[in-house]
Amino acid sequence: MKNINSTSRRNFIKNSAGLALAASVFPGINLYANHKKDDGGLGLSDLPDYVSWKDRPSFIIHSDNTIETHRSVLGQTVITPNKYVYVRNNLPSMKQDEIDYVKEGEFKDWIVRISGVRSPTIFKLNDLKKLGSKKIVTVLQCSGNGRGFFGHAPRGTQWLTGAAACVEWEGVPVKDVINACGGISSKTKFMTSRGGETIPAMLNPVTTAIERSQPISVVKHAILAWKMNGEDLSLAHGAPLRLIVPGYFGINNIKHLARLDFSQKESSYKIQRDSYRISPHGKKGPQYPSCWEMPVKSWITNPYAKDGVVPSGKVKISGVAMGGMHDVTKVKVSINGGADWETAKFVGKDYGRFAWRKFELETNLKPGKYILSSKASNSRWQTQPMERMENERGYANNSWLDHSVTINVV
Ligand SMILES: Nc1nc2c(c(=O)[nH]1)N[C@H]1C(S)=C(S)[C@@H](COP(=O)(O)O)O[C@H]1N2
Ligand SMILES: [Mo]
Repeated sequence: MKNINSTSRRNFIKNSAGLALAASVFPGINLYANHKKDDGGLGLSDLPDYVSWKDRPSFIIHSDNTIETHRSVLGQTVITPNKYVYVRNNLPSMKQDEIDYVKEGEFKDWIVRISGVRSPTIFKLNDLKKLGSKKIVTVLQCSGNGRGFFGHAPRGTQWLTGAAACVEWEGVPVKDVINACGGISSKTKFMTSRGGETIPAMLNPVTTAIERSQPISVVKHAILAWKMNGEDLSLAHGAPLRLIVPGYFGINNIKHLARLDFSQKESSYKIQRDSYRISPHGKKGPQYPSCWEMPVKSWITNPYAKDGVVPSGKVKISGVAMGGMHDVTKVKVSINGGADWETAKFVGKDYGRFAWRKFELETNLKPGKYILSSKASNSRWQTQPMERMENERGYANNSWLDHSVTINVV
């Protein structure tokens, strides 16, 4: 693959015959094959009650617990307003009365148990709030975002691009919570958090509860958040308190936080041991990498028409780009399936390394068929790969080819 020099740049702007070129650059790959797309359809039904306040037309409803944002909705603004943020619950969403039940207990408040520290403590939410607060903007993205592009139809929700959002959180740094509890042992290797969902008595918590561990290094940036984009956390997004682990996949951002533990071993709960493991086809188990750090990724959000038809002339190609654990530094855009690339410009505010950035490239398009692709790099010279990393459950897809958009310019 070459970068665009002055001669090929002219072709880039002028023609879509580059598609033939693209096909010769990537022999054996059908450039159109994987572009399953958000058909603009609305999915099954109405929004379930707990998220009835969201903007219905902006979502594809896969189920009551898996609600995806349409591709063209993200990237309208850098920060995703709450009413457009996707929802993913592994267990049915907590109900307000379950939260009230905790609040009506001994402590008269939502409580979080902190263990594995010198002085194990049960914090009331109100007391946590007094320890200090900070704001941080992060990309919240499900590990399975992009699963719908895998060829082997992995088990799970067929998310395309919309199990992701960029959100400003406000809460107390985990570091400050640890300090308030007298610190942790130097041997601590993991932080483990548990969601507050009530597990019915006939079910085994080990196989059902949401409990996740991350390497202890995450305490550098992690916060316990009570606000999302300036509003108190809603039920759907983890009221009244949620763990935020910047740079880590969605599943590590535990909603309705009830426990936080520091230990030498990671959790033995199923959702940590076996689930969310990036394993080869037909394999699973704790020996495979967990869905932790997110890789560099970008995708085009506009133009993105339901029927793929775009009027000719000046076209602004735009999208979102994230660097994973490091700042996103560059995005290149191709209009001919990856044969030629041109650097896009970042627009809008930079909210720091864990946020995504909006990018734009203006070009003139004559009638024809175009494959639009974007490819991001971060400050560690990690670049979005052309092909996804195949794995059984369809996690961590950051392939630029899979995320390409086919348009018909008329
Ligand atoms: N307690 C709890 N936390 C949870 C989950 C859950 O089901 N329960 N789902 C996880 C998953 S898989 C994702 S992708 C994100 C989704 O967050 P959102 O619903 O706020 O978008 O929350 C994570 N945290
Ligand atoms: Mo997820």
